[in-house]
Amino acid sequence: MNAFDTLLPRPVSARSTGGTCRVTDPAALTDASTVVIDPVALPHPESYRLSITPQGVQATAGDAAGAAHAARTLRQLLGPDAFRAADIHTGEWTLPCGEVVDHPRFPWRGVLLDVARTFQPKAAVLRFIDLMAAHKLNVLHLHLTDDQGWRIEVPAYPRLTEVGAWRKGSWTGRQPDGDLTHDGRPHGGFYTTADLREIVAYARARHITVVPEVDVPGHSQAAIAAYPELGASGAPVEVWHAWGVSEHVLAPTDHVIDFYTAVLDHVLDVFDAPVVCLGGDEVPTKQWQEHHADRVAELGLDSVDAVPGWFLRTLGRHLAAHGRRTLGWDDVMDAGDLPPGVIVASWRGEEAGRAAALAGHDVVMCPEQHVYLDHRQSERPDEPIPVGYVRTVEDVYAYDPIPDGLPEDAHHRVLGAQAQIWTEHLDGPRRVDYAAFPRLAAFAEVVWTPPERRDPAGFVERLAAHHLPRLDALGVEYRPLSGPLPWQTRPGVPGRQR
Ligand code: TNX
Repeated sequence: MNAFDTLLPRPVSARSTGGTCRVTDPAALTDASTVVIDPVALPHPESYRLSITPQGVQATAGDAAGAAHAARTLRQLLGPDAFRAADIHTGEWTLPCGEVVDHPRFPWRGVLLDVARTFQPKAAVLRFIDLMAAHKLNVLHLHLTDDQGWRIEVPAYPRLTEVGAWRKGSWTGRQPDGDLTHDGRPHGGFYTTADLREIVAYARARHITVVPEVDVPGHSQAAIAAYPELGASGAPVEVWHAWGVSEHVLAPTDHVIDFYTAVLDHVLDVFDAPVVCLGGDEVPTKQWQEHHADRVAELGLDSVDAVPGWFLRTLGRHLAAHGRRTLGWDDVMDAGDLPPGVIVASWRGEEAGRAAALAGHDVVMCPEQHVYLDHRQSERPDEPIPVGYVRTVEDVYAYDPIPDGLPEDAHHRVLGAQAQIWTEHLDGPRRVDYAAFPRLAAFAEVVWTPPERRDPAGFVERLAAHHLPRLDALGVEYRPLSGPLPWQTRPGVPGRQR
C-alpha cells in the first residue's frame, strides 16, 4: 500500500508517481497560508490539489477551507510523527511523490458534542476541534442546554449558570426506573462569554462552524431550576441528576418567549453560525394539559401537541429576522406544520429525513441507528457504555447519508450527516475519546469520500495500520479494534494492542 492509499478520509483521486521529495520546513508545509488560492481552476467548494515531485510541492486550493484541507493531507503524507506537535519542527522529513485532487461530498460534516450532560472544559473543546479538523469535519454542534445542565453564561440571567450549571450527582446506570439515586459526586461548569468567543474563533480559524443548541420547550429542567417561573407546572425543581426525558417543560407564555428571545440575542451575538438549533425533541405534553389548556386555546392551537411547533415558529421568526436559520430535531415534524426554511435533523431513523427532503426542507442526517457514537461498541461484558445498539466502526463506515429511496432530484436537500456524542455515560474528555474514535474516523469518510471511492473491505485494515498510529501520536485514547481496553493495560502504553 503506498502512502496515498493511507489517506483518511480517502480523497476523490490520489495516485503515487514514485520517488520522494525532501522537506526542509515541515511546519511551513503544513501551514494553510502557504497554499495558493485559485478559485477558477478549482471551483468546487473546499477543493484542493497537490502535486508532489522530487523538486517540490505545489499546493493549490479553491478557497481558504480547501487550503486547510491541503495542509491536513500533507501532514498525513509526512507520516504519523507529524501529528506530534513538538516533532514537526525538527529532523528530516520526506514526502512521497504523487498527485491528489480532492473535495468533500457534503457541505455539512458534523459532530454533536453534548456538553450539557457532561461538561467538557474549554481546553477539551479546543482539542476536540483540532481532532475534527484533522478529519476534515466542519460543523461542531454544541448541545449547550438540557435537563442536567445549562452551560452558556447569559449576562441578563445569571441564575442560569449560578444554579442551572450545577447538579448534585449523576445517575450511573441505564435509564432511571423511578429510583433516583445518583453517584453523589457534584458535577457542573459553564462557558463564559469570553470562553465561547474563543471557541468560536478557534473553530473558525480551522474552517469549522460552531452551531449552538438551546433546546426548547423540553430538555429544559436546568433552566427551570434556575428560574421556576419558566416551568409549565410552576413548581420548584432541581437540576436533574437522572437521564431520560424529564416531564418538566417550558410554559407556553409570553414571559417565556421574552426570556428565550433575550437568551437567543446573546447566542446570536456570540455565535456566527448561519444556523441555530432550537432542539424540539422529546417533549412530554402532560404539564400543558394540566396547567395550560386555556392558554393553548387562546393561542388558537388545536391541542397541546401543537405547542412545540408554536415555540419553534415564534423563536424561529426571531432567528430569521436576524438572518439565521433554525435547525430542529425531527420531532418538530410530528405536528405537520413545519415552517419553511427549517432544517431537520433526522435522528429517529431515515424516514423523517426523506419526508422532510421531499417536502422541500434541507436535512442533516443523524440517524441513531447508524451515527450515535454514545452507543456501545461491542457486546463484551467489559464494554463500559450501558446503552444503545452495538455500533461498530464497520457499522458506521457502512452508513450512507442519502436516505434509501430518496429521488435523485431531492438529493441536494441532504446537506450532509452528523455524528452524535451524547455524554450521559461519558464522564469526561477521556471517555469522549473512547466513544468517538475510531468511529469518527469512519464517519469522516462517510461524509467526505464519494461512494465509488469508499472501501468497506479495506477500511479497517487501513485504519489499523495507518490511521490509529496518527491517533496515537495525537494522544487520542480511542477504543482499540481488539484486545484489552485502554484502562485494562495502563500504564503499559508501549506495545498496547490495537
Ligand atoms: C436521544 S437525540 C436524545 C438525547 C439523548 C440520546 C441518547 C435527541 C434529539 N434526543 O437527548 O442524549 O437519545 O442516545
